[in-house]
Amino acid sequence: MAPQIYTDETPAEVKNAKGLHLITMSTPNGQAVQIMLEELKDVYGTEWSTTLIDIMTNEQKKDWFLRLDPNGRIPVLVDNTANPPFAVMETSAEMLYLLKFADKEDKFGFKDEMERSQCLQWTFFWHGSGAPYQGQVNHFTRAAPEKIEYAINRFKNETLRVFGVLEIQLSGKYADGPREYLAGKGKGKYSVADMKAWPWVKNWEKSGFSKEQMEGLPHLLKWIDRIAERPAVQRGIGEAYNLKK
Ligand SMILES: N[C@@H](CCC(=O)N[C@@H](CS)C(=O)NCC(=O)O)C(=O)O
Repeated sequence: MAPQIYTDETPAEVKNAKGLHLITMSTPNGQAVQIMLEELKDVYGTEWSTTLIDIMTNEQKKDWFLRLDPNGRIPVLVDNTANPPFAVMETSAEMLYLLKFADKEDKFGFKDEMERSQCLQWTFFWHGSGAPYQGQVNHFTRAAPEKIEYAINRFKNETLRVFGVLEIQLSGKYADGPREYLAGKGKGKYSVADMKAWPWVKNWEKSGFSKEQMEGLPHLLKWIDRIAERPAVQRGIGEAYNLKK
């Protein structure tokens, strides 16, 4: 028998949710999946419900949450249409789950295997080589009790370097000219790969990077603005996801 993913402590809105349910907070990781769901809504009318938690209260370390995601971090996607209900942890895995089950036409993915591979490459790149470093920048510049110059410089330099990797891809410097999105033939197509990186990169100023440091990344800056115009993106980072105090 499959293990139960819910206990008596699981909030009723999570276990009684009718279909897809997202447990999130509007951080860059949370926003990636929030945006994907909002995009799916615009194309397919996809429905889901949301539980907002405050990670500062450590709700994500409680047993009911760890049963869904032993890593104890948001966001988590649960699918109550599955039998038994199924939980998905890790932003990129959640987006790929949605791509498989909620994006039948591959609007945000690719049918062509080479393009699909490219989409995975850039999604994994940001998941493994971008988010963890920019996360450390935010920690050491904003949350750490003492300012440790070595740590700040190390993580800022690495984050700037990975911003530069995105710039290389978007500039088409080693390929066939500028592109609009990270994956796909020609100028590329807006996909999960962009949704994964964008919520982080758009925060470059909050992460303490200067205009001068970003000047060398013109294609990246244009990519940030291009994606920011999408209505689903605006909703995905918008007020509906703010915790009501
Ligand atoms: N690799 C994870 C990272 C998730 C993550 O770091 N979430 C942060 C918020 S952005 C969190 O829940 N922090 C609270 C904690 O560490 O307890 C993913 O991509 O889902």
